[in-house]
Amino acid sequence: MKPWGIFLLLLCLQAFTDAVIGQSQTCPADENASRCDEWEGEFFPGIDKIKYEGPSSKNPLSFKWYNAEEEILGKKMKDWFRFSVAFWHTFRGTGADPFGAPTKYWPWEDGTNSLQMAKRRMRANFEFINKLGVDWWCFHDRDIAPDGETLEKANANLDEVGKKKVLWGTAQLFMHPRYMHGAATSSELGVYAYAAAQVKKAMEVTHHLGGENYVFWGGREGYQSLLNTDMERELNHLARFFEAAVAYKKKIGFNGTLLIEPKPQEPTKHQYDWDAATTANFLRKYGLIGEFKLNIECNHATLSGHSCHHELETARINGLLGNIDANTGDPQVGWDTDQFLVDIQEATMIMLSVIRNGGIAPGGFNFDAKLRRESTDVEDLFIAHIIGMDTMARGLRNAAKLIEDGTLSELVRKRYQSFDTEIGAQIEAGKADFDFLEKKAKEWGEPKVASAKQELAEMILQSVL
Ligand code: XUL
Ligand code: CO
Repeated sequence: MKPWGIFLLLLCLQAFTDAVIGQSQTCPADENASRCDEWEGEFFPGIDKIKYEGPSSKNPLSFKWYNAEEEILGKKMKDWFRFSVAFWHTFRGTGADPFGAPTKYWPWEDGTNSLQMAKRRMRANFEFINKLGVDWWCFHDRDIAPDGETLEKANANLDEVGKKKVLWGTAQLFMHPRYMHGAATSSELGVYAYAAAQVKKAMEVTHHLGGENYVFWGGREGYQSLLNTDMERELNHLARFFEAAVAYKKKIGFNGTLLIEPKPQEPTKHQYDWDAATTANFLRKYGLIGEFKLNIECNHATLSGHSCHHELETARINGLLGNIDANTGDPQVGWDTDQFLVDIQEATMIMLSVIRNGGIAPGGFNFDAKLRRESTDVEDLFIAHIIGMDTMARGLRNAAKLIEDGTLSELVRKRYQSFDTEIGAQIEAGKADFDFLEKKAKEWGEPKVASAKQELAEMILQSVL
């Protein structure tokens, strides 16, 4: 057959497939970028909007526990969670690790980092979010703008894609070599200024997209060795940087919450925002406590030697619970594996804090979680988010049962009932000095100490799982 004959045959074949199965469905990896840009088909063909089908469903592409419109304790499930997709993991994650090359080749990627590719990827993001039934997404400036381009150049792209809500935006201040000593805590003044300019722009973009929060994760704000580090000076610089961010937020009329995301280490040996308590102390010391809240990430909590529940409660009782980066680590692996959280008991404890806090809006649950390197199908992106959402939904249902049942809170109330007395009230009001207490101790003799009932508490928790 002559070459044009082959060409005609191919054209006929294409027309035939288009007629039978509709438009060619994905944007192939080797596709010409401009044609892909015009293409309006689906990125996730064959995957419909994910529906709630109830716990007996065996359909992996359905919710078994998350029922967006269902009310739990007077609030719709979707409003308790305000679920968000992390653009960097879901659309920029490649599966590469320190030992191996990327494993994921999504069909819409063309192997370039062009502006067209950024736009196409963003369309994939919005189709994904729509089909998942999620309203929010989170981004790093450097993940949505092509490498080597300025944010200004990427803004036109952002203007086109502002249909879905941004839960939070952030500046990526850890990848580029200029940030090797930190950003706001760098020993180099020029780096401090560059980081300020980057945050300024990222905050503007977040504001422009209607973002409800802005996150500071101090990836390299810490140290490797105290021998060459002036820790006090670096912390002072960090505080000045945050003060300037607060001032700029007010200047541009951005009403979103500023959030700090604690993490103890990785990539630095010791990061300044070690955990919720350390960060709260920092904010208090520098008079910034009213200006910031915390974004608690569960995997960061376990890295700092705490449970996620501990970190949430620490944030909550300090009035600082702002957002949750919903993920988990692996109990046998000591680093930030950013896995989807699938532990129902942990989810129940998390939701106890969230309910006690009356919800976390304008924050939400951002899936700062990625597929395992070995999970390489497009549908795995959906399955991972579905199980993440279902786990949290089970947690909410269980926590609501615990609260409605009241047995656990009664156990806690009883544990402290000796303070529900006149003298207890005096102590709690700060009106019992040591002389008075010594008099009472002598009068009462050896105190009777009751059981803490931990196993009973665990039994009560298990009864709702
Ligand atoms: C890193 C981490 C970040 C922040 C945003 O451990 O959690 O992805 O959430 O920079
Ligand atoms: Co995070």
